[in-house]
Amino acid sequence: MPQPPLRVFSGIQPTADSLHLGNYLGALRQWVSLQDDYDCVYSVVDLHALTVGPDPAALRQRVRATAAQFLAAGVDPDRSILFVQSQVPQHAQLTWLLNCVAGFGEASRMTQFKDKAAKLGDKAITVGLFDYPVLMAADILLYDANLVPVGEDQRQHLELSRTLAARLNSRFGEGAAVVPEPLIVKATAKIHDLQEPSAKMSKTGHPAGIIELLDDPKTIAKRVKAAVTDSGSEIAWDPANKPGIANLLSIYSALTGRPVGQIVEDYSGKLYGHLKADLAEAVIEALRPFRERTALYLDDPGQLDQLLRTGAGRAEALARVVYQRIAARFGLAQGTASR
Ligand code: ATP
Ligand code: LTN
Repeated sequence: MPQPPLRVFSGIQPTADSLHLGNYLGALRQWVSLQDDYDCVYSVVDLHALTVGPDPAALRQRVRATAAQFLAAGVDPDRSILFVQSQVPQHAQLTWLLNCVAGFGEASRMTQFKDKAAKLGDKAITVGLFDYPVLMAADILLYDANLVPVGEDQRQHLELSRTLAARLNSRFGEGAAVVPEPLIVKATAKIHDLQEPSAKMSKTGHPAGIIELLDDPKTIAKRVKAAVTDSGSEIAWDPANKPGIANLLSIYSALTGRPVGQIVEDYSGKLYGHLKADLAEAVIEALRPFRERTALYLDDPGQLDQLLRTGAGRAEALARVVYQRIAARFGLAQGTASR
């Protein structure tokens, strides 16, 4: 008997007007190719973005901008389900159930929470920020996802999702939840900040350290040329001692498909400046069509909203069944007043 295709789920937060090269190479690019072999569900996770208290008008705009970029990258709404998290109420509902099986200590150990909390200070930390990884687990379990393509920074959150799924199965019996596997592509799992190569490139990082997917060619060239390089002048693959150059080589290799070793050979005897000039050109050319396609989707917000509503309807049809299955295992009464 042929098996049904495995299910993939992933999400990106609408926390900026533009995604960056880390989001693209670490996650979004994999999302697109996975569509050929898997049953994919992709979400603009706006409930997650609420954890940093965004301005409502900015959030509304960024939800559309993020969805437009998914589409521009090649997420195909006919083959995959593309939707906005808050339009499917079961995400919040399942989060509550998982809150009641997740350990307080377990959630307290999440390094991303600890880092963000340290930056925000005691007064600004919300319960939502603390609960962020449980909401992420709900996203994944709600679709019985088998595979979750993300960057390296999400590994610990994924591990928590796996733990919670396994706990449902041991508490309520097998079949309560599917235990998901992370899909982290090693070569692009962590794209580094151009100004601070020890940190990951992040939407909330220093602007000069980021290449945004919607940046114009001039800005891209400026950012690449100003990237921090390392002492010495030899172009070599040495992530421990030359993290700045290693980052540029990783990006170049990921965009051109040429192995790092071959690039290093090509640039033997050349200067950092040569590599930067060619890399800037490669990034500009890779992103030009992407920027144009994003603008087309954003030109027609009515159509984009309609496409997202259709996606939410398809997502909810799946989520309702799984939510009811899990809620029943907890012993909750079935049905709602309206149905
Ligand atoms: P923020 O800075 O707002 O926390 P972010 O830039 O980390 O955001 P997310 O929405 O949290 O972006 O991440 C979306 C996806 O991009 C996730 O799969 C994440 O692992 C991946 N990702 C983010 N930054 C990088 C990076 N520098 N390298 C590789 N993958 C990344
Ligand atoms: N926390 C993730 C975004 C996210 C996610 C998900 C990723 C929310 N829910 C479910 C994969 C699966 C991040 O990248 N910051």
